[in-house]
Amino acid sequence: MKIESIKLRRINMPYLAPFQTSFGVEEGNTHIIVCVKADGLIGWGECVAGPEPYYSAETVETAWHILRDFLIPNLLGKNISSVQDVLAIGERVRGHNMAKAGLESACWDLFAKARGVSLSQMLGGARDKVAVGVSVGLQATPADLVTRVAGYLSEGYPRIKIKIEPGRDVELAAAVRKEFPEILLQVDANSAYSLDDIATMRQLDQYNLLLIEQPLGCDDIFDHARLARELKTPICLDESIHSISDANCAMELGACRIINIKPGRVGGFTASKKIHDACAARNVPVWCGGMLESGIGRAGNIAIASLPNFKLPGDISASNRYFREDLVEPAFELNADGTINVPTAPGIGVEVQMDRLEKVTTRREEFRA
Ligand code: OSB
Ligand code: MG
Repeated sequence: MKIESIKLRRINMPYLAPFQTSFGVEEGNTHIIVCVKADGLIGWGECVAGPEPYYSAETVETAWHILRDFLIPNLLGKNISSVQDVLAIGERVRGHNMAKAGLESACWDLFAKARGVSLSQMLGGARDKVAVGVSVGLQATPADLVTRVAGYLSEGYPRIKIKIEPGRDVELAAAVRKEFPEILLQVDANSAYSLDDIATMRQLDQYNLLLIEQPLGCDDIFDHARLARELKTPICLDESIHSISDANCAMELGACRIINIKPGRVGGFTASKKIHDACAARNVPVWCGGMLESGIGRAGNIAIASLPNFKLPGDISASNRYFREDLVEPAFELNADGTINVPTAPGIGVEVQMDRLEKVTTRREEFRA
């Protein structure tokens, strides 16, 4: 099929509450929505680069630049028969995984729609609902955190992740554990510590956590391997894993026993699937991370999380955990058993609501063949 046009939209969708991590505060989703047209079909994708280079080196501006000046011009007007063709065209561009993933995911949606199959089916999904959890940002006080966690548990989320940073770590884990001795609980440090903080890590090791996510450097594998040997709690890597090579290296060195896969961070669904398969071959479970996406990006996360080696609950929450109104219908809802249904309609399986998308669009550019 010939790619006729590609439209980029920067959006600004305020979150119900600001999301605070060790690297900063996010007030809303300012991602780029990618819309690809061919053969009377429309494919949708979400580029998850944020406004600031704090979680990753990429930002909305760098992604827009790479899409506009390199990825899109090379793709427009080309006759494409598979997502592999799209990847091959983008291969010369080094790095910029989020920009690549935004475009690739729109093409996956397009090809799945052309074939009349769901994205989950096309990716090799093995389940019709996925286990999910909620990622809770830093709160003003430990008591506020406990209140928030209680709220999410009462909504039915079976797994809680709390953000930590130096000075706000053991106290938070202890407060939540004391109130909820049995829940599935994990922590995410977003690279805020170094090996000098081993004493803190040993204390966290006492709270029966499912995992400690990305405690050390955002590109580090070596120190994580050292730390892993000192702890009984599994280390899970997020920021450090950008490719299949990173994943193999981390597993070979024993730097992690679990990997968080975010399609944006690793360059798309094809790369996610490869990492998923490599982890499965080594008996390393994976789970799907989130970037506080709109329903467009979340639909893709749910599809990839339906693959068999996604064995831990994902950071994939219902639409109403993030927004007053999501961009898609039907909105994502939490089932009573702590899962979210995998859409079965073709492609991402949810309908983008154009009126809502228009309302949140703050910048747009269209490219034609
Ligand atoms: O480290 O997992 C992270 C959001 C933005 C940047 C980094 C992270 C996160 C989350 C959000 O934890 C999870 C979600 O989308 O619900
Ligand atoms: Mg993380």
